[in-house]
Amino acid sequence: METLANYINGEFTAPSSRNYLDVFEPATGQIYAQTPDSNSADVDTAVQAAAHAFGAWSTFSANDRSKILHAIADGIEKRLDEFAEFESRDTGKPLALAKSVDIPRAVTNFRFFADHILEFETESILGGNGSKNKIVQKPLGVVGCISPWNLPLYLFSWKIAPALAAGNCVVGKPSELTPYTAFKLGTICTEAGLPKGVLNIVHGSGQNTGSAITSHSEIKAISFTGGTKTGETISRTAAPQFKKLSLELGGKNPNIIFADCDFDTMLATTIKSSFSNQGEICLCGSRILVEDSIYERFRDAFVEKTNSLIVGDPNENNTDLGALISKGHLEKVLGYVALAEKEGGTVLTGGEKTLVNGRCAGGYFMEPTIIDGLSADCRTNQEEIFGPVVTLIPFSSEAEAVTIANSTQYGLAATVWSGAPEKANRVAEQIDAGIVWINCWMVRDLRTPFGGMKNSGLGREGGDEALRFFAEPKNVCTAE
Ligand code: TXE
Repeated sequence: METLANYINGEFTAPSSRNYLDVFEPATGQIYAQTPDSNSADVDTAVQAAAHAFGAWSTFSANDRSKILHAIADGIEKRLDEFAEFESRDTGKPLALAKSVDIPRAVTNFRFFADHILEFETESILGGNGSKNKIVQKPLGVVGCISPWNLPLYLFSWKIAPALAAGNCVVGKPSELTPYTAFKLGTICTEAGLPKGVLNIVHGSGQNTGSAITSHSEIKAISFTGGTKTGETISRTAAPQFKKLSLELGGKNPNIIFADCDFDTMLATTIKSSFSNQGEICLCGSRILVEDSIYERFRDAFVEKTNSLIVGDPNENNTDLGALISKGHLEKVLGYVALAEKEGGTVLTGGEKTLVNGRCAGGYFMEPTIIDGLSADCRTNQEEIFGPVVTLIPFSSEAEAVTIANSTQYGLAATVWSGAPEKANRVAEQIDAGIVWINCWMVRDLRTPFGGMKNSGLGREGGDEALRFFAEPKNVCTAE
């Protein structure tokens, strides 16, 4: 069995406590590796390495930092197939998805910020009024990046690439459930010529390692993606130290489908926005609001298409849905189906654990599930499930659709389907969400701000927003 190690100051090291956590392959239910459960002493060693490295790294030109980030992207790209296999094994997601989405996007994240830092204005001058103001964007120092299990390298790189590009040194922690690609990233960084200590990857649980990062007094900012409850805990720890916080939290995203949409395109995309990555994407649409004049037509076609999806071994090319991340998570999601039934819902399809024969017999698989007949304010329609479960809710007017869409504590993403651009834009404007897609889903221009409103988060990632988050503007005002 493989034993993973922390990557601190450019070296692979064991946790000082010698405590390890089991790493499971969700598709088989088998333990295949051990990952460090690092403590505050390990985090402190990483912070000291990062603080030491910051002196030199912050003086690198943007161009030199950019070259190293491109070299990291090259390193991952060269091993794309291997990385995709690691990611699929760790998460249970279809290998084809890891190959076409997760790992290519991690490569793009490094490339994007390698290029974007060259266009980012780090120095500007404002004259007039008898003074000259020189405004400089300075890197913060040591920053913490904490990421979840659903899109492991994709979301880890989405944080560390802008942090490094802006001249910071990083102490990063991937989810303890999916540590493998972050572990492998260490070697790529060394090969790419990233100086020692600039990126430190410390593995472990949220309780031990995560909280040691968020409470460390020398860490200036925390960029976090994960559950809303965890975001709350992190805020409580970090706020009294006046750390900058970027929080990307949960969602309960509405898909609003009007009768005048392009039905076939909408249906094909709604299948993806419901069940891609087993529904374990914070941007998946989990409440499908359908105009009542097409409700039955949509329901029947959607159920039929869902029934043709294949739940199976992530390594098989024709698999649409792989395994859920863990036994506990599978039980949680199945628990929501039971709750929905108690709340008066009808399971139109799915709702059960799926048994996959052969090597995956012990895996955490579940049928894609559609439920209707629930009120918009019941728990099933209010709480994030984060699995292959969607609900259908009919609506009869634009105003009602907007009211239902905005009726949860979340505000991450939404989708509007309509052939009438004015109406679609009018509705999009009224929805409380960080991103609204009209007639599409998951289309991303990385220059645009990304994040959630309400309890879906704080701050924005992407483009200039991310680079500004990892910088402190300083103004030097000279009398003229
Ligand atoms: O998230 P956690 P989990 C949601 C989803 C899911 C729920 C729980 O609803 O069911 O979150 O998933 C680290 N201090 N999303 O348990 O616990 C943890 O080790 C510092 C939505 O994975 O929030 C991991 O690295 N760090 C989300 C990271 O935080 C702590 C994607 C996320 O774990 C910590 C994933 C602490 N006290 C889950 N506790 C999205 N919106 O993309 C945990 N961590």
